[in-house]
This record gives sequence, C-alpha cells and structure tokens, in this order.
Amino acid sequence: MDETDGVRERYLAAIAAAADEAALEAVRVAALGKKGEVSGLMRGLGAMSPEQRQTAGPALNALKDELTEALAQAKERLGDAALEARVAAEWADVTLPGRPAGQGTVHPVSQVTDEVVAIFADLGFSVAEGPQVESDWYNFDALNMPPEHPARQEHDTFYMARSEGDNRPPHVLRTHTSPVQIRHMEAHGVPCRVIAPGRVYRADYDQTHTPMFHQVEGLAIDRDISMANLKWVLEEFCRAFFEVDGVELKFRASHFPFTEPSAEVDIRCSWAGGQLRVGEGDDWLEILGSGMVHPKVLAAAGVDPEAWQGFAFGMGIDRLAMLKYGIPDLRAFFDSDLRWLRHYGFAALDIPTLQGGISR
Ligand code: 2U9
Repeated sequence: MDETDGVRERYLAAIAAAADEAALEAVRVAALGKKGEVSGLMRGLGAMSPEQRQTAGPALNALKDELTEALAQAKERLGDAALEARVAAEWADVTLPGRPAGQGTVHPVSQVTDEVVAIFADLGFSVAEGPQVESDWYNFDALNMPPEHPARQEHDTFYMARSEGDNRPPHVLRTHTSPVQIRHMEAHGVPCRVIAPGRVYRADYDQTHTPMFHQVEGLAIDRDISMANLKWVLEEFCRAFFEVDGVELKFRASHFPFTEPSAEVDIRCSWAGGQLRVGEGDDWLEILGSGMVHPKVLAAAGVDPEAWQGFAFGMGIDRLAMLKYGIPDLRAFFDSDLRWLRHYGFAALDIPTLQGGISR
C-alpha cells in the first residue's frame, strides 16, 4: 500500500460522512486548503530525489484530482438533499385568500392639477417646473419685491437656516411659483406661454390657510398680448374647469408688485341652499389674481420690456378643488381617510379597479 492510500481512504470516508455543506467545506480545507494535508504532501515533493518525485508526483496529483471530484459530487448530493428538505418543509396553500391591498386613490389636489394642466394645454400652454427652495433673488427681487416688502418678513416666509459664518444670500421655501417663470424666460426666452403648478409655502396656519399649499400660475409673453387676451383665456379656463357654458367674470382693480395693471377676478355664482353654483345667481366669488407683467419683472428675466409684453395670473389649486367639489374644510386635504373623498363623489373612486378595494 502506497503512502497516499491512507490519506485517500481517510478523506473519502470523511467526504462520505459529511452531513451538510459546511462539514464538507471543512473536509476540503483539511485536505486541499493552503495548509491542508494533501497540499503539505505536495510541498514535500521539492525535498525528494528525482526518482522518488517521479512516482510520488503523479500519485499525489491523482489523489488531489480524486478528492476534488469526490468533493464536487458530494456537494451536488448535499445541495439536492437540502433543496428536497426545503421543498418538503415549505409549501404554499394557494387556496388561501390574498392579503388585502392598501386602499388608495388620486388625491383631489393631484386630480385638480391634472384637470387644470389639461385645460391650459388645450389653450396652448406648456408646463414649467422649478425648485421649491429658491434664492431670495428669484423669489422676491426678480418679481419687483424689494428687501423692505412685507412678504419678505421672517414671519411670512420660511427662511432656510444658514450655519454661522455662511454669508451667502438667503434661500427661502418659495412663496409662489412665479420664480419658475422667471427661470423659464431666462432659459428659453420669449415669446412664451407656460403654466407653473406646484407646492408653495407661507408661514400661515388657520382654517383657510396651511403652511404648504398649491398654486398654478400662468404667463403669456409676446409682442402684443393684452388684457383682452387674458380675459378670454381665463373665461375659457373657467368654462372648462367648472363645466358651465355661461361663465361671467368681473375684473376688480388690485395691486401686486409683479403686475401693472393688476386685477383680482371674481366669478358669478349662487350660494342658494348652501351649495355653490357657478355661472348663475347674484353673488361673486374671488377665484384668482392677474395682470400685465410689470416691465421691471420682464427686465429682471432678461426680456426687453420695450419689445415684449404679456399677462400673468395666479390661483390656489386647493381652493379650486374645494370650490369644484364642495369641500368645506382645507384640512380635509391632509386627512388620509377615504370616506370623505367618497362623500364628495370623487370621480377617481368610480374607476372599477379601485372600487373593488373600497368597502361601501
Ligand atoms: C411672472 C410675473 C408675474 C402671477 C400672479 C397673482 C396675480 C395672484 C394669488 C392667487 C391666489 C396667489 O395662491 S394665491 O394666494 N396670485 O394673485 N399671481 S399675478 O404673476 C406673475 C408670475 C410670474 C414672471
């Protein structure tokens, strides 16, 4: 019997006896690892005479190959056995009912934003977006709101904290989406027709104000755009949004720093029986602000006010949603309970795929 035979028998027996892949790996390391027994024998070849090496060398190589092959076969066998054990132990009852999916629907503010975007798209306006954290230059100065303007006061605007010694100009949470349109004119020039929907922030919280709300503003700049164009665009918008043919708008003179002249716009309505009806009755409801863009604002955006002019308007999306769907309290928008949405007859809840998940 040759010297390697004892080693061979021992390791083949250990491989056969290994109960799992970890035990098998321990056998492999003991035999063929860097400090393993077979590796040690192979290192010993160097000290042998050429004649001894001639017989011991091939014998050791054959031993290494045989153990490697036996390890591979054992690994496959143990792997199969482990899988079979898992298959036997784990099984799925396909007859069990599925886990109920979380209920959800489109938020009214998202739905109204989509409606507004679609209507203005039909009127030739594209959507512009921009950052919610703005420099005070884009949020205020470019919009003709000088440093002493009351809206710039700490108690109306959220200022971003600066670490001590950081003397860069302040950044704010944008208080309107107007800076988006300044950026749009800078980047794309004029003529332009854009709307800028999005979140805005003001330090205000009561029954009719939340610190974050949603606005959509519009801007149309060209060589000869007038307030007549503004009036037509707003009438078309109101007709489509409130789904009434006979809308009537009243323009009341007002003042905004970024428009001149400026007008607040009321829509004819009735509150008969406590329910809002647009386009009929003797009441007027304020729905938006508007005006001709101030020449200083055009100049701040790099547009020559001698050659270009146009209108701008702004409205609150949350308020539009409340008016259209008869939602009385702004705080409903921050409530995740679907019952009130159903109560106000939200169209999105009528999508059949959503209805299955909503208990009646
Ligand atoms: C540029 C120039 C002018 C946007 C305008 C209003 C009037 C306005 C309010 C409505 C309700 C804000 O959400 S609200 O509180 N907005 O009355 N917004 S004109 O004027 C612009 C915008 C961009 C470059």
